[in-house]
Parts: sequence; C-alpha cells; structure tokens
Amino acid sequence: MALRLYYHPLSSYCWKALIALYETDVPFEGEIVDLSDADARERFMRMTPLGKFPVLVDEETGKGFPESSIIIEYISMKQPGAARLIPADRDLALRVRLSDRFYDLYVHDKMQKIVGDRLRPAGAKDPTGVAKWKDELEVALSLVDRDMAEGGWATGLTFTMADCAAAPALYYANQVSPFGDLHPGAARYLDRLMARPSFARVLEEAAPYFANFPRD
Ligand SMILES: N[C@@H](CCC(=O)N[C@@H](CS)C(=O)NCC(=O)O)C(=O)O
Repeated sequence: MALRLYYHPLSSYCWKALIALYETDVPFEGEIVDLSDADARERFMRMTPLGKFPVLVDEETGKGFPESSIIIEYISMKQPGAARLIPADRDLALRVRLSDRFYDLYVHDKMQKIVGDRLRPAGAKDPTGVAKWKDELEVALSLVDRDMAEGGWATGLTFTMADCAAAPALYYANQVSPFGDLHPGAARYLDRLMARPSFARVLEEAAPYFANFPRD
C-alpha cells in the first residue's frame, strides 16, 4: 500500500495522523502543503475542496481521505500493525471513538478557535467568542484532569487513536493557556504523551516551524 500524506508540520490535526503513522510504523510518503503559496493552495483545493489537512491518499487504490480520525480508521483497517489503535473489542472501540470525539470537539476545536482569533486582524477579533471557548476548554480540561490523574492512556493501558487525538489538542491548549497549575493530572498526561517516541518525533519535526505559531 503506497500512502501519501498531505500535511503541514505545524498543523495540529496533521500531528494526530502523523502520531498514528509513526506509532505503527506504517510506511508513507509525506508531502508538505504550504497553503500560503497560491499555486500550492489551488492544487490542494482541487484535491479537497474544504481545504483542510491532513489528507491521506492510497495511491494503489486511488482512494483519498480527509479527516484525521478517518485516516487512522483507514490505516488500522488496512495495516495489521496499526489495528491496535482501534481495539477489535467493539465496546472498547466505542470508548476509543468517544474519547477521540471528546478530544477533537471539546479540546482541539476550542483551542483551534482561540488560535484562529489571534490570526485575525485588529478590528475583526472576537473577544466574546474567545472568552466562551476558553470557558468551554476549561471544562474539558477539568474532565481530562479528573480522568487522567492516575496515569495510563486515554482509555486505559494501551495507546490508541484517542491518545493520537489528545496529544496535539493538549499540547497546543497548553501553549494557548498553560494549565499545569490548575490541572496537574492533565499536565502529567501531556508529559507522558510528549515522552512517547511517536509524538516526540512529531514535535522535533515541527520545531523549525514553531516561530510561525501565533503568540497572542
Ligand atoms: N476535522 C478535521 C480538521 C482539520 C483541520 O482543521 N485542519 C486545519 C489544520 S490543523 C487546516 O487544514 N487548516 C487550514 C485552513 O483552514 O485553511 C480533521 O480531523 O482532520
């Protein structure tokens, strides 16, 4: 299976797919998409009109997938080594998918909106929205703190798709507003994620781009 991942090294949802690929040693070719380049953007939008990465293309079957969770579902279906990211047990798999949704919708998306506001020009900012997203993020982080204080991974003892989702969401949430003092259990889980070789590699590859991350 020849896989090509269209991604950007700073993009949080691309991190989620990369963690899954590195975690499982699934071979793939990475292609960086620079959306600030008009030609590259146009080519990318032709491939995926919503213009969001990551996108995974299986060049053998011609199938292409946006959406980080679906990319992980696809590799875990096609590659035996990746299957452990989504347990075979259906109840456990549901827990993993639920946790994946929690991290994407209640941590990642809130963080992404707050960062998005930093990119808006003065006069077009949305302080009411930012205050609301921060409050919502805070509620989600308190749940992470409650559930993760004792150690382990998002849904138990094995590293799954839910941890792939948690890593970028918590990393960037902590950049936006450091949560270690208020939520030490969540911070310790983030430390465990950052020590995981798959995520450590993603962070190392992103390091040359970190200067482009908008800081307030
Ligand atoms: N639900 C999507 C979200 C993808 C997404 O928001 N990607 C961002 C980067 S982290 C993106 O492509 N942003 C570019 C843009 O909106 O122009 C997923 O899970 O893959």
